[in-house]
Amino acid sequence: MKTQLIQDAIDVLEGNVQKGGFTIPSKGLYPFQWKWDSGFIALGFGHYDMDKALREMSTLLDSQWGNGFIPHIVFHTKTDTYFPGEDFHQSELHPQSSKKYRSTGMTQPPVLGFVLERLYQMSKEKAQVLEFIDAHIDKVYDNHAYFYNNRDRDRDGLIYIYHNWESGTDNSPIWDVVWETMDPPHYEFERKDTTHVDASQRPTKREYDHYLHIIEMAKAVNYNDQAIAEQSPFLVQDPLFNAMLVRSNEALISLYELIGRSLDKQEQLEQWSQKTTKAMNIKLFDEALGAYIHYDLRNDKPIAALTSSSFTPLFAGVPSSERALQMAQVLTQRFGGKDRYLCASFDPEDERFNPKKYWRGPIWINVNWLLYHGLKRYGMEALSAQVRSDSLHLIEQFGFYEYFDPRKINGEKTNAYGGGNFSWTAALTIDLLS
Ligand code: 9YW
Repeated sequence: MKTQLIQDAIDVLEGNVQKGGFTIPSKGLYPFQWKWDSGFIALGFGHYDMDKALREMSTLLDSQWGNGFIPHIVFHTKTDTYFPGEDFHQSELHPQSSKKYRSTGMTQPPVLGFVLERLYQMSKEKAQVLEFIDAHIDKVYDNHAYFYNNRDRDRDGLIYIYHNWESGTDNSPIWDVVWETMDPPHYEFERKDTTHVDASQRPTKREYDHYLHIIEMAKAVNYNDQAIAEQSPFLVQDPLFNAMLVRSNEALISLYELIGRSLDKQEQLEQWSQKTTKAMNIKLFDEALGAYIHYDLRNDKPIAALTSSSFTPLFAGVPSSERALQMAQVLTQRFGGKDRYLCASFDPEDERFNPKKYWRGPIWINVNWLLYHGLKRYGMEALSAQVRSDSLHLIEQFGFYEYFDPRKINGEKTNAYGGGNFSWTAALTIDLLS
């Protein structure tokens, strides 16, 4: 039997479906198709309309470039309600970019492998999903090959991102140290996001100057990966991004086994995973902080601060069980406690923590979903159940928002921010309740 919350979530998702077979993250604020959003959105559809889930995946995969790259935004529709749009990004500068769709020249965390696996697991018509997987899995594999061939600068298995928008955690305080090394021009442009959402909940104008400056640099070299690796002032190894890759590698191996082919690809995926896992454990684990951190590859130094991304390697089985216990303790003591819901996007004990501002503190449901499954993977039932119930509680209280205040103020008077009727919040509610 469907609960009211599931029905409400379905209504939100259906309201965000567009002609062209893709789903926008939120009306007004985000009018195109975003890469990792589409993955999470497909998981919601999969529970009640598998055709729509598969269509969401195929529309996104259809935007793939000749070199295996999958962009972070696909500009299916013409609209000037979002900045920076297609004319700013100019994906056609790259010789292998899609001839069918204009897009950005950046990517987002590689979630598609494990999304395909989960769609198969939840499906009632296994043959239909398997057929889809057989027809599309090589595109996801090619996307992973793109990362290992073009984004592993030191050949140690750690993939870099060259822009904060590639991390999915846009204005995290993590990037502040990178901004300090840059001094971009003060660009003239018209922000659109702040016409949809209160400016206090969004990145600053100066942060946008930094974001645009990196894109200008990438455009000047026609989005050539090697030149970007040499020139970008932003070059970071991100624990969430690499964890998603490891988990998706693992999923692709089991899916290739299931369809019974491509042993060579299975072996390659296994080698990639082992390499990335090892490197994450050597280079990205911070013993003193007790979790994974980001590494500033451009300036060759670790960025010693905790974010919700710090715990996502649990989702990929990256930490040893001892480390996982240590991480669970940090999560409970530093991010949790009786005064907070799990899990703030930035360390609540750091002075830069801001409970209302985007990725500088608020809770995001997609990361909570990763943590819920990650903790479960290590048998930490109570803590994973808490992440799940905190998420559902916030959604029930405030609706399907983009992000939520982690503070428990006077009992219930906490708040929800950003875009409303947000697709992945709705989609993952359906998944958490199913
Ligand atoms: C932007 C769509 C995207 C997410 C990102 C999130 C936000 C958009 O919204 O970025 O304009 O900066 O940070 O993770 O994919 O929901």
